Amino acid sequence: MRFPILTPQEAAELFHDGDNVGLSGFTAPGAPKVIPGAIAEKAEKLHAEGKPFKINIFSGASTSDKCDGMLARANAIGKRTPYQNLPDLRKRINSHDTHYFDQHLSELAQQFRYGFYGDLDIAIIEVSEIHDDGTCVVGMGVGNVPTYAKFAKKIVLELNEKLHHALYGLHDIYMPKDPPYRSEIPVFHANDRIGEPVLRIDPEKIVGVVMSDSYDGVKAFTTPDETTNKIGANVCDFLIGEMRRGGIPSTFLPIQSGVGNVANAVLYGLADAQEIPPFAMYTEVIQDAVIDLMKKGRCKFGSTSSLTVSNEVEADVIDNIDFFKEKVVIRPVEISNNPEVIRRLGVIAMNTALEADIFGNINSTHVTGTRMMNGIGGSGDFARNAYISIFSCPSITKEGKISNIVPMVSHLDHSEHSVDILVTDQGIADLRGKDPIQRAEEIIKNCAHPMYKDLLTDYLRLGGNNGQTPHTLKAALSFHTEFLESGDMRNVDYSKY
Ligand code: 0RQ
Repeated sequence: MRFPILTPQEAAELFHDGDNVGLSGFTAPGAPKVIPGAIAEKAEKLHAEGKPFKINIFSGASTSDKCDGMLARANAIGKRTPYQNLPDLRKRINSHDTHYFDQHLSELAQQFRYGFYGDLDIAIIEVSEIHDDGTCVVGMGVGNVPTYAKFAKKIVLELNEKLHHALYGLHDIYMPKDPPYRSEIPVFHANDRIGEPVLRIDPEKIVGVVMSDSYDGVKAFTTPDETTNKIGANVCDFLIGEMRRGGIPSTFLPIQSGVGNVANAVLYGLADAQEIPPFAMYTEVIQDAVIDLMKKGRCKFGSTSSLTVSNEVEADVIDNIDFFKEKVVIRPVEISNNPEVIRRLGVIAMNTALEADIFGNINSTHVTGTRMMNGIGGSGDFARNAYISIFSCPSITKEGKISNIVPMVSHLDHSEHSVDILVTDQGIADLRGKDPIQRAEEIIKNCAHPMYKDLLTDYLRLGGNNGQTPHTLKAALSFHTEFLESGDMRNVDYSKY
């Protein structure tokens, strides 16, 4: 190999305070695994000497503890975008140590190309194969790597030996032309390939290679419980009913599924819904449940930006890589989440809410309106452009002290205009073609937990004839303020208003 082999510590010396750093990958897969830890150590040392050191991290989505986690604990992240999901980084964001801007995932690459966020000083790219001309095969996640590879002033690679040079043929690397030269993105079916299986990096930019040797370390999801199983079953009932009445073609449409425990349970529900024919996925993450669906023949193809699977499943995928190369394509996130393609394919989008309000607005990111949880991720890319946009969440949380159906969301990520169907463990609210009061009645009847139905109905009545969407502004956040005061939303008393 013509490129110098570096230790992680030598690589860390390439990073300077204030650098804009691009990372390969999408969620933990494909994200760097060894250099960020060495950068974190360097930051700690410099901080102990009283010297400033923070870098700005631009990724594809979340990363892993070996990356965001270690850097956050070292307080070494200045700016961060477009998505994260780790407790230590969440703390830094909510305490303002890290400036996080939560961004639709599909947009970041183009924004970078147009210089919205300045130059990219350096990129860290995980590869499973590298050749002397700079051609390489990336890891299990792609994210924004084509753009970061093209625009970074210098690049350091992590060559992951665990991936055994096995991944050639899994990726479809493609970068669209930017406006005003953009033409159509020629994905007409979930399994269309439009780019190359390799990433081409200018070899002159590669300053070194660090060896790594570990799987992506994705945490296995919690086994579905009674609540998440009911949500999964309700989503499947909706899809089957819709197919029977012709609202979804009998050949079915590609499915997108978000991340998290609820999304995973929905996918397990699809395994048993035999009336739904084998389907394709056009999504951004493929989780363990989808690999299972592929093996069972229920999912016939998956277009994604990463294989976000646990170590055990990742080893299985690598052992049976030829089977999965027929069934999976890993794309840049600006293609996996592209609004044009999502609208063209007629994707059925399934995303998760922290809370929904009675009029169908969704909060996916902020706990009680102030504390950042993860971020909007790709949920907006899909929900806004979907053929049918489904949101789901449990009806209650924390033993009923929190109702996930509230009078008004405490933070808005997806407005009523991007939500067709709301599903909880209680049932399904079909919001299509309904005005705000009809939507509220449907949501309270079908989705709210029985212990909150009366309170929500009281709130709706309180609004009386106050316009098309009858909010009572002084009481609109009463559930949240009550929770902050007494710790239980059930104590709301509308006689006070
Ligand atoms: O807290 O961890 O202390 O138990 O929130 O909730 O029910 O386990 O749900 O894992 O599916 O995550 C919206 C965060 C849901 C996720 C969200 C508490 C609850 C629990 C987690 P604990 P669950 P999930 C593409 C799609 C946005 C991004 C997205 C998400 C914890 O799905 O980040 O969709 N979505 N991307 O107890 C206070 C409430 C609460 C609450 C739940 N109303 N108030 N706490 N919790 N509701 C993917 C990508 O972009 C990569």
